[in-house]
Amino acid sequence: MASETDAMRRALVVAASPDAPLGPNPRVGCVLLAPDGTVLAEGHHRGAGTPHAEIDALAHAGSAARGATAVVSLEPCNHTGRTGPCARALLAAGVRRVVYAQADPNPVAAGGAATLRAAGVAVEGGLLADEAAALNPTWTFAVTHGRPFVTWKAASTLDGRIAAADGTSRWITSPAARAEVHALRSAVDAVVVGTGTVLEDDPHLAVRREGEISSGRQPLRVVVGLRDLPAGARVLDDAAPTLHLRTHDPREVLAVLVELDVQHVLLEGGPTLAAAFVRAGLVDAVRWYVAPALLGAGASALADAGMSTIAEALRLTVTDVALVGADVRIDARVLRAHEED
Ligand code: AOF
Ligand code: ZN
Repeated sequence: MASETDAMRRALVVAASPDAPLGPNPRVGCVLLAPDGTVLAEGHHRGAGTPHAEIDALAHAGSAARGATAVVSLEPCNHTGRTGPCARALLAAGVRRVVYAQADPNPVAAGGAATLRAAGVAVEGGLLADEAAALNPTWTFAVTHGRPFVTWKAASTLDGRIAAADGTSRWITSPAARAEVHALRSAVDAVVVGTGTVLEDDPHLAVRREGEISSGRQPLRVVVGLRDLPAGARVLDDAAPTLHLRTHDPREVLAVLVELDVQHVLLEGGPTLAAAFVRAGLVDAVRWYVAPALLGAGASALADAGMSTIAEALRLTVTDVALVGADVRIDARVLRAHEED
C-alpha cells in the first residue's frame, strides 16, 4: 500500500534512474497504483526517442492498468512528437485517476490534463511540483524562458584579476579547480567562448579526465565573434562538435543554441564576452574560483558592463561556497525581480 505522495516520491526516484540521460528531454517517472493503493507498475523515460514514463509503466502493468491511478512527475503529454500522446494512452488503458507533479511548461506538449479531464478522468496537479521541477532545472528553465540557462565560469585572484599586467594567465587556480571545471563541462550542453579567447589562449574546451579526452558526454563547443578562427585552432579538432557563430549579440547566440536543444550554457569566455552577456541580462548563475593570490594589475574578470554607480551593481545570491584544493569556489545566482520572494 502506498499513498499518492509516497508514489510520487517513488516516481521522482525512478525518474532519476542511472539510465535516464541528461539530454534534451526531461527525466520523468510514473507509478501506477491499483484502487486499493497497491503498486502495479513503475516506469521512467530513458531519453529522447524512447517511450515516455507513462508508456513504460503501462507496458509493465498490462491489463491491470484498468481502473488504476497514474502518479506521474510531469503532466502527461498531449502531443505526438517522437512518441505520445500519453494522455490518449492513459485513457485507452482505462486509467481512472491521474496525479501529476509539474505542469508541462512545454507549449508543444502541454494540455494533457485538460484532455484527460474532458474524457472524465479525475486529474490533480501540483503534488511535489517543486521537487519535480528541481529534477530537470535547466529543461524547465529553457522551455519556460525560450532560451538556455547561462552559467558564467570565471577564475581570478582575490583582487579579481584574470591575468597579470604582462598578459600571462597560466595557471591562476590549482589543478583541483581545473579538474572540477571539466566535470562541470560534461554536465552542460554547450561551452561558449569568444574569438578573442581562441586567438589568445587556443583553448581546447573538450572534457578531459586525467589528461585523456573523456569518452563520456562532450558539450558543443561554441565560439562567438566575427573574426576567422585559425585553421589549426585546438577547438576545431574532432574531440567534440564546434560551432562558430559570427555575431556579438548574446541574444542571437542563445536563440541559435536553444534550437539545437542546448538547455545549459557554460560561458567560459573572457571579460568582453562576459560583459556582453551581463549587459544583456543573460547571466543566470556564476561559478567562480578565487585563487588566494594578489596581482594588483592586469585584466579584471569583467569588462565594462554598463554600470557606473554602485546602485547599478549586479547583485548575486550565494548558493554555495567550498574550498577546492587551494582555491575557494563560489556558486551564486542572479535573482531577477520576479524570483525574489
Ligand atoms: C519525455 N518523457 O516521460 C514525458 C515527456 O520529444 P518527445 O516527443 O518525446 O516529447 C518530449 C516532450 O514531452 C517533453 O518536452 C515534455 O514536454 C513531454 N513529456 N517527455 O521526454 C516523458 N512525459
Ligand atoms: Zn508523453
